[in-house]
Amino acid sequence: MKITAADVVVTSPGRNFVTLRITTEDGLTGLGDATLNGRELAVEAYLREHVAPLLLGRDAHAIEDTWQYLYRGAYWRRGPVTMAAVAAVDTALWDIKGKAAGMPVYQLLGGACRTGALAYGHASGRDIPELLDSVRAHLADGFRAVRIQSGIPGLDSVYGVAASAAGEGERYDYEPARRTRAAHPRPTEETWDTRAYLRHMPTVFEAVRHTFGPELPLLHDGHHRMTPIQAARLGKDLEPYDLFWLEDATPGEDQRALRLIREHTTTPLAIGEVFNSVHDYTTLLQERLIDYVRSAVTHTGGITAVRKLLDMAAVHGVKSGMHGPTDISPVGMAAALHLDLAVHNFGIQEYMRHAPETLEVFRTSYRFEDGLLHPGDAPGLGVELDDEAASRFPYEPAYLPVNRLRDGTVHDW
Ligand code: GCO
Ligand code: MG
Repeated sequence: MKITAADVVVTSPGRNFVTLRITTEDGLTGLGDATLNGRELAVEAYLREHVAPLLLGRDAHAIEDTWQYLYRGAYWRRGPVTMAAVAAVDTALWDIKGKAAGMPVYQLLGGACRTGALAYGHASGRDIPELLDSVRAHLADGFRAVRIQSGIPGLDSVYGVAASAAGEGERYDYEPARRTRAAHPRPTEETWDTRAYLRHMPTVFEAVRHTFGPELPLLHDGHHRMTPIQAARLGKDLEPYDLFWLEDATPGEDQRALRLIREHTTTPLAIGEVFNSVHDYTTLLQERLIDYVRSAVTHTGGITAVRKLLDMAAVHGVKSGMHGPTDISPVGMAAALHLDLAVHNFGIQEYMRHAPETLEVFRTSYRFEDGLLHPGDAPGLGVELDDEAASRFPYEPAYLPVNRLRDGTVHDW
């Protein structure tokens, strides 16, 4: 089954998305997500200029061979741009294979291990009362697990805290990458103070546990901002509140940092949303320095590569906890859900609802019921792209914020 076209669609229905559509000689189409938040056009150009021409005439069924051809064949391996491009091709080919077989992708991956994937939502508040309201709103929406992010006294804006509270509007999920039509767009800048954060977070978890009791799984994202010894302290301070995980406590590129944190705390650790290859995890898995793998299908080479990564994690007793904010498109989210259902070592799935405009462009068949996500049973991934709707939302440049310490030093955001 020959590939006859590979087109890249860039659209901005609420936020920017890059999607690859592969078409075969018998008219089947497959979609792959290639969205790299704030650097979208680099992946678009990589796909359009360097990958699409190589796909024409190839066998759409040869998924593993095409993966190796693009990965090894480029000579320059890994990196977020390359791996998002490879991921989009791989995901689109799984979509096509599912449609050709008349089966949802999770069936091709071995079939369902569970009835649905436990999802966590993003509760947040500028202060503790607003955060507690946000947790209540998530529970009312059906979530059975929540991530807790809070404003910090003395800091104007903090990662993961929604600009408006639950109840003030439809959307209470934070959106850090602000789009702009300015002629020379620049990222916004935030101010950060790790000591203020370390002092405040235990009081936040104390209030949440006190209000909602011991059962509710609570997660927290440190967003790469701590040194290993600061992260070790936070992990210890939060032990009484029994976290499901502490995520991205330190910047991801230093795997040894996790060793130091692990020596000091029993708080479970998750990392990997900025990783793009199994090789970013080798020390972490072999030494069991983490409990959850955060990679997204979109940024880590697609379904083929993430399946291998999760199988390697399983050997070391580590579970999945795939990245799923709104900058993972509905196509990327669907790909994650098929894996979530099919792998034995599933842990949890991050889930932020997409904006209504996004869902006008991407018609999904996945569902969220009683706190669990299910990819649906449509053949392939179960997502279709509406070109007419996509053309109504042209690309707008957007950047993630830059963080600075109080003295102006650039810090990890
Ligand atoms: C998460 C992530 C996101 C990232 C975003 C950057 O845990 O969901 O940290 O919120 O900040 O994906 O584009
Ligand atoms: Mg994160």
